[in-house]
Amino acid sequence: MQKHTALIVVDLQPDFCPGGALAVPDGDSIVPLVNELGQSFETVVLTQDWHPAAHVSFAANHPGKAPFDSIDLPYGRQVLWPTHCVMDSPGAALHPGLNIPHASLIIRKGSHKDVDSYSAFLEADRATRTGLDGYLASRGITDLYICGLALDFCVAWTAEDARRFGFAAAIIEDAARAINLDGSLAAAWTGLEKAGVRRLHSSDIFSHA
Ligand code: VGL
Ligand code: ZN
Repeated sequence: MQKHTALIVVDLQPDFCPGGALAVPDGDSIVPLVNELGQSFETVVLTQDWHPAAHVSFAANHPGKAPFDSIDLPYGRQVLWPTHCVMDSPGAALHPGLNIPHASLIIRKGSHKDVDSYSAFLEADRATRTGLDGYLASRGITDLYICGLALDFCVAWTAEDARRFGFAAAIIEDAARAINLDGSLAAAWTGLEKAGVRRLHSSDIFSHA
């Protein structure tokens, strides 16, 4: 791909793969394709969901609540998740099969105890930045290709925020997998389309590489 493009690989971590704490169906099946895509991009950014054990998004930290319940927090509605991606735990590592040695930045998100962060750009308070926009802009990147887990949460939020920060954004659909909680996948695609995020297949990348 051209110099002004980057691949963003979202949350390809054991906890989001079968056997993990918040397994995305078939999540690990994208690893070989993601590795192949990585070879088509000079700039690759990886993200890791990275929470303290006391994180506000964990159902276990809200007595009487169960995973997949929702609650209202100062910044809005929050789904409560099973405890996942606790910082420095094996489930929070990068997937051991991920092989993109030239990836130049790893963004860890969700590390503030009281705020979740599906997006790799902006935390759920919609105000705290991770710094990713500045990194990409300072390297002259204008076009983002996004893949990983979960398509309907962290991939979608990252893609929508990419548009918000002025980047062209596309999701590589066959290199992503969804949780699909209560229609979240269909809702995500509606929002993505409205935001001007393109929906691509990996073959579209390889034919231009
Ligand atoms: C994610 C739910 C909670 C994701 C992260 O990576 O999509 N989903 N934390
Ligand atoms: Zn999380």
